[in-house]
Amino acid sequence: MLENKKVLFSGMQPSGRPTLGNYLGAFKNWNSLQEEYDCIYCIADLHAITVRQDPSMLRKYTKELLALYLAAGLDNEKNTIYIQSNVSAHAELAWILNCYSYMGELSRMTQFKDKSQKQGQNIPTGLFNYPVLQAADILLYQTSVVPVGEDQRQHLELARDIAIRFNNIYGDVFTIPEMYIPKVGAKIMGLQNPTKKMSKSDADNENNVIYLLDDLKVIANKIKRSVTDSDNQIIYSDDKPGIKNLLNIYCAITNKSTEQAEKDFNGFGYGAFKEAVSEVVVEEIRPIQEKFNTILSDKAFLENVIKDGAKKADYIANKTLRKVKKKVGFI
Ligand code: ATP
Ligand code: LTN
Repeated sequence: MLENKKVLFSGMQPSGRPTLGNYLGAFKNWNSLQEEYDCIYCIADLHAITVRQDPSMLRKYTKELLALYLAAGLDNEKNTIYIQSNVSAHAELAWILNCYSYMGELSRMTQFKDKSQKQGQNIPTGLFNYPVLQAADILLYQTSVVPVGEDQRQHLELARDIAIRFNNIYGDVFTIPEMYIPKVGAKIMGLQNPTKKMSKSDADNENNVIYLLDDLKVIANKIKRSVTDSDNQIIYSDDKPGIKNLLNIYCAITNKSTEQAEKDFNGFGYGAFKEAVSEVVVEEIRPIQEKFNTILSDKAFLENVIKDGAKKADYIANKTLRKVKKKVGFI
């Protein structure tokens, strides 16, 4: 680890099959920021169990997510890649920070409101405390920057508030993290319901979500069948959520501005436009899938990455945890 680089931290839950939204909102930027920062990427399995998970599926998704991190280009030699539950400091700091966060601020979290609605009468308290664990993740590593999608903005603000509150009482214990939200691709919407975010735990409609490990032909078909409108004009507008979403996907992959994309597609019908979008998506995902399959089948390599990552993360995290324990008065 180079001492002079600032720390970048991010994570993803192994709560299902990763989506194009996860890729464009998170992975892709993690990748492009790798050289500039000292990067730590976590697989947030402690977060995943805030809603019920089948143990064998959780294990499967955890390994797949690790292989996908690597296939998407994250370098396990240069960076720290690890599984959250392998580092006990996360659970310990989360408990401590629970004593420095307020019911009021946690009640305002929109993700909690959305997810708790699906839980019926018995809402797990872990779902309520979820953002405190996320704050612990970030603060343990003295993180400067956290690249995430738009849906995480509120959680990041809370992590900052908790850090500032703690530092105000005990001195400079935590680095105050900044968030990094990409200009394009931070909120990819569902293909069938383009007014709601594409989400990996949305199992209701297969065609609404592009999974990164979907067969490439299936991906092209899902894009072709995506919901648009009937005026056949390719314009980037809130009145045309389906077309706007496809333009966002196209621009996030090609790095073009939306104005440029509108010009490129001037005179195109929706059929030809969808064809062009599916082509860039498929070509972006193809090499990732190829690497993914090779990496996933190399069990010994993955085990080494897991062990190595846990050791590196544990060392850094415990430095901060020791400091925190001392500050609050633990012997
Ligand atoms: P879940 O449905 O289980 O809550 P999720 O698909 O929302 O999962 P997370 O693991 O919570 O995914 O998020 C991982 C990262 O992907 C976060 O940085 C999040 O902001 C980003 N992300 C998730 N969905 C989208 C999306 N539709 N568009 C852009 N970024 C997204
Ligand atoms: N809650 C995050 C995943 C996550 C995370 C983090 C992101 C867990 N810990 C720390 C950034 C920093 C989500 O994206 N749903």
